[in-house]
Amino acid sequence: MDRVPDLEELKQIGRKAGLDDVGVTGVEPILEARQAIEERKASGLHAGMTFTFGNPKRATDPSLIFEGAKSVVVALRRYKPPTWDVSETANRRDVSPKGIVAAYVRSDEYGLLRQGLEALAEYLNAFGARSEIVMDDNRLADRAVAARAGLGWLGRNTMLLHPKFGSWTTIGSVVTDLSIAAEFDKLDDGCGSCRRCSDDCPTGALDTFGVLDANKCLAWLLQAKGIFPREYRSALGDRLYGCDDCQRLCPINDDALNTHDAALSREPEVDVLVLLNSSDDELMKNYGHWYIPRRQPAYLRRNALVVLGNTGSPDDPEVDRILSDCLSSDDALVRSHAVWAAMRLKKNYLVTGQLAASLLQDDPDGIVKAELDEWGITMDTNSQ
Ligand code: B12
Repeated sequence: MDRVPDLEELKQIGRKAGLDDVGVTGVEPILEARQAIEERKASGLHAGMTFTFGNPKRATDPSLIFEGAKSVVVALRRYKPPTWDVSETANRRDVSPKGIVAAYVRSDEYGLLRQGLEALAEYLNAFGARSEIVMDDNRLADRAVAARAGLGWLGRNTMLLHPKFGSWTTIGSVVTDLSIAAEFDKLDDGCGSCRRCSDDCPTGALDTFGVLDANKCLAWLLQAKGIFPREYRSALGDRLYGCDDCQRLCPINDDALNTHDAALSREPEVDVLVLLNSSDDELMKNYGHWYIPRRQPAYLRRNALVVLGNTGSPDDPEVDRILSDCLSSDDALVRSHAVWAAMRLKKNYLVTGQLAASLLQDDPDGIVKAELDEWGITMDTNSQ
């Protein structure tokens, strides 16, 4: 009989290529996932995001990846969780302010995941298969397909929780036109009555089991367009990119097997004064691999200014210098967040002093004016 692809062999190949677990499922639509995406959309909990929300039907029907697709080989790759308590640095104003970067971007995790998936695709292609790699992409809901492939359960925090590895994983798939037999025991919910992620989420974004309100999720707000919502600026603390709280606090992750030491190629934290001192080109060179709204460096400055307001030292002259620079930025988004940071650091004189007159110039959406109004600052427009 002809040799056929085998799940055990796929797992072994995956392991050699840096993947931690591999499962297989069919290409039938995942209707529960479609319903979940549509419900979030209908109730506005998706906060205008596109991703899988753009086309829920496509994102939950792997057979649409290409005509003739028959199986989805789904893989997980672990990454290193953060090693310190976020609050350790968040409340210190005596050190140069640091912005914390979520663990999954501290190394090139998606590059490493892709390498593993390429090894699986190569194995499948040796059988004459057509295969296509899909990961972190609008075409497929990764967690839903992984759950159906038996790689974990979908937790209260919406993360895919693997029984051995917890949630510090990235997920990707190889869709193929081969039929691959898969047998596994469906995993039951392992969260039980635990509510830690819901109770401790800094903004209350996870009140209902398995439902994330993206309007409140700091990870999303850091990536969303427009002003950073005022009501969540203090809660942002020192998070500069992503938020790991619902994973850090999860007891399943306490018991998870230690990760293999992925080489950390990027800094876990960013000096926000250095960031705010950088040119557009430097910012895109250093952080261009992040998801930045409209690819506009002003959004990096917006986020850094909120972190600066939360964690900067009011006595540091460098903080004053950088705030003054940002208050005279050409970009109203930067100026309005600089007003917030200065006022939060009780630097009223920076806002109402010499720079005041230029603050309101070129404020097409009125965001600088709105920020000043929030602080009860009125400008003497005659002095402009
Ligand atoms: C949009 C998106 C976000 C958004 C919204 C997240 C969300 N919870 O919806 C934002 C920007 C907030 C975000 C944040 C993060 N994300 Co994200 N994100 C995505 C993306 C692109 C789509 C997710 C999605 O479809 N959301 C829609 C909602 C409705 O989905 P959901 O809440 O997960 O619900 C699913 C299940 O409930 C399932 N379902 C419901 N009922 C049933 C029943 C059955 C039987 C089954 C099988 C399934 C099922 O269907 C739903 C749709 O998949 C995926 C990549 C991808 N293409 O899938 C990555 C992804 C989910 N993100 C990931 C990561 C790592 C993160 C962060 C940890 C990053 C960070 N540190 O900041 C945070 C975690 C926050 C959180 N708790 O989700 C990983 C998750 C890995 C894992 N182990 O779970 C993914 C899979 C990327 C990847 N390929 O590795 N993310």
